[in-house]
Amino acid sequence: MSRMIVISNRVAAPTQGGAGSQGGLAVAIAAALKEYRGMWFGWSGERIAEYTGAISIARHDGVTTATIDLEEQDVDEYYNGYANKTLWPLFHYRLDLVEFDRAFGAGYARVNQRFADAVAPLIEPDDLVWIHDYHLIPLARELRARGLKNRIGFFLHTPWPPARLLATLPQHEELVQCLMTYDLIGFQTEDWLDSFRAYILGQVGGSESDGVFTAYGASVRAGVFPIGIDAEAFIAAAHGPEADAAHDRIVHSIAGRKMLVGVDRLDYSKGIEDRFLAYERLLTDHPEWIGRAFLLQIAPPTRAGIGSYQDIRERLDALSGRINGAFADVDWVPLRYVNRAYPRGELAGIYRAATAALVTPLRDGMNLVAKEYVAAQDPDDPGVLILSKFAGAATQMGSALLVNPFDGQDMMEAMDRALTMPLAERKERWTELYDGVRQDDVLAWREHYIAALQETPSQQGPWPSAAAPVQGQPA
Ligand code: ADQ
Repeated sequence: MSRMIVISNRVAAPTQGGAGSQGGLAVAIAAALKEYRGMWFGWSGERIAEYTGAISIARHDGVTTATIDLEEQDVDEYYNGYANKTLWPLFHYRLDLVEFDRAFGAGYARVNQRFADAVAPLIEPDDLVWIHDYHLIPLARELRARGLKNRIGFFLHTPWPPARLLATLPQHEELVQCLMTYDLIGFQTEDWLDSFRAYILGQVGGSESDGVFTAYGASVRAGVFPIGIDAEAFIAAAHGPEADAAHDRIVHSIAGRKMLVGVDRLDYSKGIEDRFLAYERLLTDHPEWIGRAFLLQIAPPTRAGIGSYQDIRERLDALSGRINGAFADVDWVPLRYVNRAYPRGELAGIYRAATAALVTPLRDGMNLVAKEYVAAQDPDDPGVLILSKFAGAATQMGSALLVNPFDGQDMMEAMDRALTMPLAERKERWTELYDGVRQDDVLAWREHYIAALQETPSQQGPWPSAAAPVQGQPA
C-alpha cells in the first residue's frame, strides 16, 4: 500500500494521550497516517532570524511529522499577508477587507517553493500526496517542477469564490493554473464547485466532462467532499467526566434560565457582530426574555497580528459592553462574552447545556461547530441549531433553523422560535441532524476523498508551467 504524505500550513501533531483539545481534522488525519503510514509536513509555527530549510522529524503517537521553521518575513508576507490578508477575505466574499500587495504575492510564492524544496526529497514515487487549504495552492506546481509525478490531491477548507469575485485578484489566472497541476481538487459543497466550474467554463473557455475539467492544456478532477467531525469521539467526549463537570457547572450558573450559545474563532467571517446586534434586538422587541435567557459567546482570538482581526475584536468588545450596559441587572447579565479556548470535553458539556446554538457565519466553507453542537445534545431534551444559510453545513443540515445572518429580524425571530420550540419538534429536527452528523463524519470524508484520489488516473503532464512563480503582477 502506498504511503500518504499530508501537507498543510501547520501540523497538528497528536498530543500525548490523544483527544484533549485537538480538532477533528487533526484526529482524522492522524488516523489516516497511522493506517497508511506516511508523514505530515508543514510549518512548525516557529519564526527564526534566517530561513535554513532544516527539517525536524518527530514521531507522536504513531504519526511522523516533519516541520520547518519560517523566517519573520515569510510569516509576514505568506501567512499574515497573502494567505490571511488577501485570500482569506477574498474567499469569504469580503472584498472590503482584501489587501493586495506585491510583496505578499512574492512571499506566498517563496514559501511554497521552500515547502517544495524541503518536502520533495522526502516523497517516494508511490506516495499519495494530499495538500490542504488556501495557503498552499501553488505547491503541486512547485512539486511537479521538481519532477514529482505522484498523485497529488488538494482539499480546500474554505469557500471558493464566484468567478467575478476571484477576478479581482491580480493573480487569479495563475492561481487557477496552479490548481490544474493537481490530480484531484476537493471542495466542501456544490456551491464552491459551481464557482470553480463557472470560472473554468466561462472565464477560461475550458471544458468539463464527467467531473474532469480541462483548461490551460491540463486536466483535473474536481468533486465535493463535505468534511465532518469525529462524531463517535465527540459523542464519547460529550458523555465523559469533563463534559459532565462543565455541564453541571454551567447549569448551576444558568439558574433556570435559557442559554443561547455561540462558539467561534474570533473571525469576521463568523458573523459574531451581526449575531450580537440580532440578540440586542431580541431583548428590545421581546422584553419577556430579559432576565430569562442569556447569550454565552465563546470566541478565542486568532490571527491577532492582523489589523482586521484587531478591528473586529474592538467592535465586539464595544458592542458587548453596550448590550450589557443597557440591559444587565444586579442578578443577570445578558451577554457572557468569553475570549478563551476550551478543551473538547468542556465544550461538549457547554453545548449540551444550551437551549439553542447560534452558528451564523456570513460565509463559511463548512462549519464544524454546527456538527459538534448536534453531536453533544441530550437525545431526551435536545437543543435547537440556528444555522446560517451561508455556511457550507447548511446544505447537509436542512433540519436546523436556517437563517440569513445579514437579516437581523430573521435571526431575532429564529432565536425567539428556538427558545420556545416544543420538545416534539426539537426531537424531530435533532434526530435528522444527528443521523447526518454520524453518517457523514470525518472518517467517511477521509475515506471518500482518498478513494477518489486513488481512483483518479495520474496525469503525466505537461502541466501549466512553473516558470513564472506567483508574483505581484496582474494576470
Ligand atoms: P474554522 O474556520 O476554524 O475552520 P470550524 O469548522 O467551525 O471553523 O472549526 C472550528 C473548530 O475550532 C471547531 O472544532 C471548534 O470546536 C473549535 N473551537 C472554536 N472555538 C473554540 C473554543 N473557544 N475552544 C476550543 N475550541 C474551539 C475551517 C473553515 C471551516 C471548515 C473547517 C474544516 O473555515 O468552514 O469547517 O476549516 O474544514
